[in-house]
Amino acid sequence: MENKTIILINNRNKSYSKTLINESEIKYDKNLVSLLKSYDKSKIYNLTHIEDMDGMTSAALLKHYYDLPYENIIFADYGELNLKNTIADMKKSISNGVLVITDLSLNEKFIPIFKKFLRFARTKKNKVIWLDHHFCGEDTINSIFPLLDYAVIGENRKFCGAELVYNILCEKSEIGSTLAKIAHAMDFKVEIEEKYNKHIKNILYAISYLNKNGNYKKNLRNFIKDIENLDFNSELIRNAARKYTETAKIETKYIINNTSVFDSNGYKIAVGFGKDLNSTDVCDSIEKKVNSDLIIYAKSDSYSASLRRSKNIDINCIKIAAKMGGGGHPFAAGFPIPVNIDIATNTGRKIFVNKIKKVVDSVLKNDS
Ligand SMILES: [Mn+2]
Repeated sequence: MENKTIILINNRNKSYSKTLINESEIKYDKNLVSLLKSYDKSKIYNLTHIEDMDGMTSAALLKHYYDLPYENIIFADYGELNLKNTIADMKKSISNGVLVITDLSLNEKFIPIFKKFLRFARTKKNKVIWLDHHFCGEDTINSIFPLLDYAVIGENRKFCGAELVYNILCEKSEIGSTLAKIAHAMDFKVEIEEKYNKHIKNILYAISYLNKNGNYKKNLRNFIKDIENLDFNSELIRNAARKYTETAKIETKYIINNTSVFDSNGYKIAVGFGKDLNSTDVCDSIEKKVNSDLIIYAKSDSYSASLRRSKNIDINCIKIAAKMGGGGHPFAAGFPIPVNIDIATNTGRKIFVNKIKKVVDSVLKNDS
């Protein structure tokens, strides 16, 4: 059921229209670029995904091409509290500007929060542009997109979030295309030239470390500065990656020891619990240990869970995540953990496993 098309919504002329277009039809939008350029750079804001290189690169591209102040780059993840705080913060500053939301998927659970925020942003005379490549349900689109001025949204198998920013909002350049290429390689997990490939693990680990430790806003803005200069081997990145690796070793062992396994419609499902680490790395480690087809990694710091399927396994992670109020891609998705389940306790973990088992059972039953 993978979507081959993306959805473009254009509300710039006050008329809300929704168009289905092919991925290959995504191109440089002159009108949108001149709209952005008509604003003072201090009035351009970016709300981007905190957790991966795609979100960071989206911000770096906007910084590079539109030179917005670093303080105008704001980070969000899918934790309910983080999102509420981030939005409360933004409300203080944005008016008469343009907000570009990048690589942030719309989870059903957060629609009310976003709706309220977008209405506020509009009353403060801001334009809102949303560029994302995650799957998005029809209901979500219909309820939120009339509040946007321009959006490209929906499962996109060709371009990641940063590539949407590059293709739609940026004139072609060496720096821009390099950044877009690296984000693509990391998001779609494909190899690139060795001169970049050799930095990918460090970049991945650095982001995982920086967004959870110290002054994360300041650190991530410095990270963005480094990648905008194509300095993927900066001191900041190397140090953060090293610190991440040190703690991750011990923590991954803990997670593997706190993994439950169950069977669902002939598939082996693993559910691991522990602190926030790099999701793909942790899920790979769990899979190696228990040989599972689907891995669910419940993270105690952000109270969110990540889903990854094993290679060659045709389970659609979106369907499971959606039933838990989340979203993502068929091969990788995520959802918020219900706050009334205390996953720090054994009882809470059992409740969570039972709940997720019911969801997985029903999704896989309907698919088989
Ligand atoms: Mn992405």
